[in-house]
Amino acid sequence: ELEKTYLDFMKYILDNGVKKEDRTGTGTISVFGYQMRFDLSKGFPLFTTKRTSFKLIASELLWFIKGDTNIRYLLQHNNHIWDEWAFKKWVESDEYEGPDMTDFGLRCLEDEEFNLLYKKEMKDFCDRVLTDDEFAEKYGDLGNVYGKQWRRWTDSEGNEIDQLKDVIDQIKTNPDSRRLIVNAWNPEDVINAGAKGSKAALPPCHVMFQFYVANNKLSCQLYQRSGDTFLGINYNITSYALLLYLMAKECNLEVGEFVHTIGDAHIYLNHVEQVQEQLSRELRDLPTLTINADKQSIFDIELEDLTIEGYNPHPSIKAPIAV
Ligand code: DHF
Ligand code: TMP
Repeated sequence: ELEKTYLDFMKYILDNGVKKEDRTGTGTISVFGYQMRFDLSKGFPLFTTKRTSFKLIASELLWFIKGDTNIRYLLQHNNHIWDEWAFKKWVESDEYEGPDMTDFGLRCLEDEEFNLLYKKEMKDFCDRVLTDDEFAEKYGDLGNVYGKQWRRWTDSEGNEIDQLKDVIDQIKTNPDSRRLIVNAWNPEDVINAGAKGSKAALPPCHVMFQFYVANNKLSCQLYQRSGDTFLGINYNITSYALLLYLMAKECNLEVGEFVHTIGDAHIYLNHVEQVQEQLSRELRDLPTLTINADKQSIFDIELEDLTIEGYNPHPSIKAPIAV
């Protein structure tokens, strides 16, 4: 039933969306404004109609929670979901002297020869981020993205604000508060984001989330400004469901609902066939998530503390990501 909510959403976009050009030059079918509710007492939303790696989602979330913004940690966990955005910064820098990588995202779809060249440059880049400290510090870092804003937001006097820790303290001491918010959208950092010399590689897509406590249950609502429905939103749902489990444990509460609210929800034109394939598949039972009972604090959780059981999905469905 949780998964059907997501599949209905994709179907809704196909049926009601309008054609809309976008920053990446790919083209989309898009709707504006949609809300999904996931009652987490009914299961853990790691979807079964397409195999999805829990490890990638969990290591990305733990990376945010650590306050880390450097892809080195992700690479150490064999997680390559952020490579393109660090790579972009590198190939646009003055220090890069390799073959021209302008518009690599679109070009590697059209030109097999270029694709091979790109793959090699990307592999060299990842190896260098893993092994060369100085290089990693400069080019592995995505700038002021989620980890920074959640844990080390810098105020006008240069002091750091730990929004995640503060919201946990508030949930524990003042659960009726209507101000239980973590905000990743920092207007100063968002100006020119992604452009050369900018402070963030990509402006946050999952912009702001709010907690709510009632009947001893913790709920969370996310506002996502922009969502890649086939590749991104499913990750975002699983990620925030995991965050909610970890927060509930930390605060000694039961898990309630995850509410997902989105602005521009789109299906890229080169994902339509894949979406139709996914919609044709039959739902299977959702898996269960277990968290190491010895660890109470969200800040102590490591990948090994999280176990998914009973996950028996349909095969993965590949699709190109728009950069
Ligand atoms: N840009 C776009 N256009 N869409 C996104 O979803 C997106 N997500 C970002 C950064 N920029 C983005 C961060 N999250 C993948 C999933 C989530 C994600 C980044 C990438 C992804 O490529 N998933 C594939 C392959 C994963 C793998 O095995 O490496 C998938 O099939 O799930
Ligand atoms: P935009 O900044 O032009 O909106 O492009 C960002 C793209 O990445 C857009 O397709 C949404 C997608 N995205 C997600 O769906 N989820 C995410 O978590 C991230 C980081 C990006």
